[in-house]
Amino acid sequence: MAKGQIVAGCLAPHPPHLVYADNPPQNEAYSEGGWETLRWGYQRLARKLKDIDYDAIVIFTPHWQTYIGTHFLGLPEFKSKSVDPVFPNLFRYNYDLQVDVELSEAMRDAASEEGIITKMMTNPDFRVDYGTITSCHLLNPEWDKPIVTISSNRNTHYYSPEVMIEQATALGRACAKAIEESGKRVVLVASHSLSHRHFVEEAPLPEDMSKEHIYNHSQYVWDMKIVEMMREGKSREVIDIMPEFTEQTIAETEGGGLIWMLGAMGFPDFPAEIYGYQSVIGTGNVIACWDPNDDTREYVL
Ligand code: 2X7
Ligand code: FE2
Repeated sequence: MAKGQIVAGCLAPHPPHLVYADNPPQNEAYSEGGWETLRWGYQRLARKLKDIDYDAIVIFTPHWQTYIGTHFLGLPEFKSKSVDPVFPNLFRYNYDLQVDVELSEAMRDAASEEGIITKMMTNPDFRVDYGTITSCHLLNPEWDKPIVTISSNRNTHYYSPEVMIEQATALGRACAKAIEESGKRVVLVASHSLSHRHFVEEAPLPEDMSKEHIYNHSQYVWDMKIVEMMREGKSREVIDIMPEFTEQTIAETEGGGLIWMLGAMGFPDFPAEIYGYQSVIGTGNVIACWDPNDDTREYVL
């Protein structure tokens, strides 16, 4: 059997506003559009993924928060309605998704061997979080690939950002080993924004783009610093400054998704493809892809 491999790693922010703005049949809310820079960037990345041969998407989300261990989806199908608790007006999404349980269990076993506390989620009534649904919908609107969701253990809050980085790196290493042994070709997804200070009052019309802007200039400068380092292939340096970045911008990197993904990919030193940056309710969001294949990696933006 050929060795499995990670064929792409995506940083895929999940503001539910982007699904709302797209008006897919699965979502109950209706919009007049909005946030095109991000949505068009996602469409371009989704087209790229269509040209890659892969078996499954593995996604790490900060909106499935677990305090005792890291949890993995553990049933072949989850079907329900995912509702954003803060924006139920925008996101009530009917999903019916398939899980690659074999890969999920293999990653869980490998994580256990690394000393990480783990658990399989086998409650059929479990509601999959809106981070998973939003990022997966925008990267693969056809939902024609099985997924695995990995929860975000609250290491940053329970211990410290440094402990979180160690744990997320170990988890990434374990997932990479399991993927290699599985023989499968896998797309990894870190589902989160960058800077995360946000407005506390919603505009009367949420998609009114005349009201959308970054929360403040220092958040923007921080985000641009991180994006620049991604472009330059400085993924290790991104991790090194992450505790400070996370603290100063209340960034969603606190969940560990990006560290997990870059760790699984061996901290790539090739440039990330950048597909778009835009603010959503003041938060900073970049869509980026690390393509390990020198022949298909592009300079996108
Ligand atoms: O979860 C989110 C997010 N990360 C960013 C923006 C808006 C809403 O929800
Ligand atoms: Fe979020």
